[in-house]
Order: sequence, then structure tokens, then C-alpha cells
Amino acid sequence: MTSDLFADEEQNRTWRDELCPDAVVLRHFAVAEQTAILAAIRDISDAAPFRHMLTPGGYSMSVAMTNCGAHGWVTDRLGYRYATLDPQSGKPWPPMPAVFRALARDAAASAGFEDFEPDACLINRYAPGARLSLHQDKNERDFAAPIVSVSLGIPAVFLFGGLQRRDKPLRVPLTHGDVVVWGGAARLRYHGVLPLKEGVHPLLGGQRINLTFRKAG
Ligand code: MD3
Ligand code: FE
Repeated sequence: MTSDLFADEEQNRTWRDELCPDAVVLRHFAVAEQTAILAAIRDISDAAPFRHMLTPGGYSMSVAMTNCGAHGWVTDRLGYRYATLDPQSGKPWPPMPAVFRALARDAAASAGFEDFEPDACLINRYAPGARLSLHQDKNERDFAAPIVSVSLGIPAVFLFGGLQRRDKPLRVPLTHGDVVVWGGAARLRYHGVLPLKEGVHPLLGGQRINLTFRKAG
């Protein structure tokens, strides 16, 4: 009993870890809204199911993806880009829920980026073994806006690199409810996610979900 209470309190404690001047981890920032966030993910993925997209090179991504908001990130043999329609249904991506918009805006403001208005939310689902190799986020029209990422479920090790692929990345463990905000000088840093280890999260089971909010259009 006592241990459950301690566990709950640990989840409700928030603090910040600076990665570099323009990148900060807001630990447990999303925990308070977890129930509404998980319900919204369920609604979105009912309308636009998670799928393993093809890279331009023809490989199936280990991470399963879907989107909400006006613009959705997609990849296929033609390349990486944003699209206003889900290529699988031909319909617009589900709208961005108010709880998502508010969370992204509050996190950005808390990191010093006022008035963040994301128009794209990529939802990544990792099963054990899934990974994201080192890359830059550069399909967005405007690099002035920050990016906000929300980690849910089992922990992952995030790779935080430099402005060149060869720069040795820092390893940053991210757990349930952690929110990362990066902008300014950090906006174009290389980053990735190590292959996910097996684990069980009380709300999400054996998976990790990451929400990435961007101003794409
Ligand atoms: C970048 N997704 O979808 S971004 C992506 O966990 C993507 O699924 C990651 O990269 C994922 O393009 C999460 C998290 C993040 C955190 C801190 C960063 C990216 C960062 C700091 C600098 C650059
Ligand atoms: Fe990325």
C-alpha cells in the first residue's frame, strides 16, 4: 500500500534537465494529463491506424506511425514529406485534440518558447526492438518554431547528437510522461532512439508511444 502511494507521488513530481542551451527535458510534465492523452491516442488510431511506412530506400520502418493535425509526416518510395491527407484512407488526418495543443503550448512556454502553435503531431509507436536511426528533422517549412516531444510507456534511450552526423551523441533516458522541448540552436541537431528494450508499463503494456509536435505548414 505504502509503496503504491510512493510510486504515485514519484510520478507526480516534475523537474527539468537541460541538455544544452536550447533543449530541455521536462520530467513527468505530461503525467497529469496521461488519461486524456491515452484516450485521444485511441480515438486517433481508430480513425487513422498505426502503420509501418516505407523509407525512400524501400525498407519498412520498425516504428509504427500515425498523425493528427492539419499536416501529417509521411514517408514512402517518393521520399519524406508532410501531407494533409492520410494516404491510406484519402481523408484528412484526425484533428489535433485540445489536450494535445494545450500540452505542447504549455511545455514550449515553460522552456521559453511562447505562443507555440503546432499544426502537426506525429505519433510513433515502438514495440521492443524498434528504433529510429540518427536523423535531423528538416521537412518543416520554418525552423524558428521549437519541437515538443512527449514520451509515454516503457523507457527508451534517446540519442542527442550534434549538428553533424559524426558528432558523438549523448544518451538520454526518457521515461513515461517526459517532455522534451528543443528549438533555436538545437533545432537541427541529429537525434535518434536506440532499439527499445522489453518492458511493461502499467498503462501502456509492452510499448512506447512518442508524440512529436511541430509547426510544419
Ligand atoms: C532532437 N521522434 O519522429 S523526438 C521523430 O522518440 C523523432 O520517436 C523521437 O525523432 C521519438 O522525428 C522523439 C525527441 C527529441 C528530444 C530531444 C531532442 C528530439 C530531439 C533534442 C535535439 C534534437
Ligand atoms: Fe526526429
